[in-house]
Amino acid sequence: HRHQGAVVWFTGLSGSGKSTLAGALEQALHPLGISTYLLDGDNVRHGLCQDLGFSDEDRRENIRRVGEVARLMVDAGLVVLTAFISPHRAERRMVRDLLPEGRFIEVYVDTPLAMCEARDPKGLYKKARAGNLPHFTGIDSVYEAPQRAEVHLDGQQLVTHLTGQLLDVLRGRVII
Ligand code: GGZ
Repeated sequence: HRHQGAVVWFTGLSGSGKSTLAGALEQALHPLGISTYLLDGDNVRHGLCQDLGFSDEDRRENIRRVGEVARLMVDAGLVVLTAFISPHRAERRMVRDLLPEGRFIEVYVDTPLAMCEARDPKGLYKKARAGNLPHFTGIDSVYEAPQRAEVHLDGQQLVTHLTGQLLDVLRGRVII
C-alpha cells in the first residue's frame, strides 16, 4: 500500500540501544512493504559529516545535515529511521520544524547512564572515564532528555517488546 514518508528520530545516550532498535524496527517494516532508510553514525559520520567532531557546534551541524537529508528522503516517501545521540533539545526541535506536521516521531531511548556504561560495547565510556575521550556525552558533555517525545521507551526492556511498542505507535499515527 502507499504511505507518506516520516522520520522516526531515535535519541539517547551512547549505548542506549538506538541503533539496535532502529535496525529491529526496519526489519519489522520491510515485510509490511514499507520502504525505509536507516541513517546513523556509521553511514553519516564517515561520509557526509566526516569533517565534524563532537564539539557542541559540530554536533549541531551533524544533526542539521542529517535533518536536511531526512527531509529529502521523506519527500521521496521513505520512512527514515535515524539513530544519533542528538543531545540538544534545540537541534531536535530544528529537525522537527523542517518536517510536515506529524511526520517527526521523536523516540527517547531512556537507558540509565549506569546501564549504558555497564554495556560499553566499544569501551568508549572506559576511555572517557580515564580522560582519554573528551566531551563524551553523559560524562563531560550534556544530554538533554526529551520532555515531550512522541515515544518514551524503557531501554532496559527487550528489543522485541520495544519494537512492538514502536509499531503500535506508527499504526496509531497512521505512519504505516
Ligand atoms: C559521544 C562519541 C564521542 C563523544 C565518539 N561523545 O556508541 P557509539 O560511539 O557507536 O555512538 C557514539 C557516536 C555518537 O555520534 P552521533 O553522531 O550520534 O553524536 S551526535 O548526535 O551528538 O552528533 C559513540 C561515538 O560516536 N563517539 N566520540 N565524544 N559519542
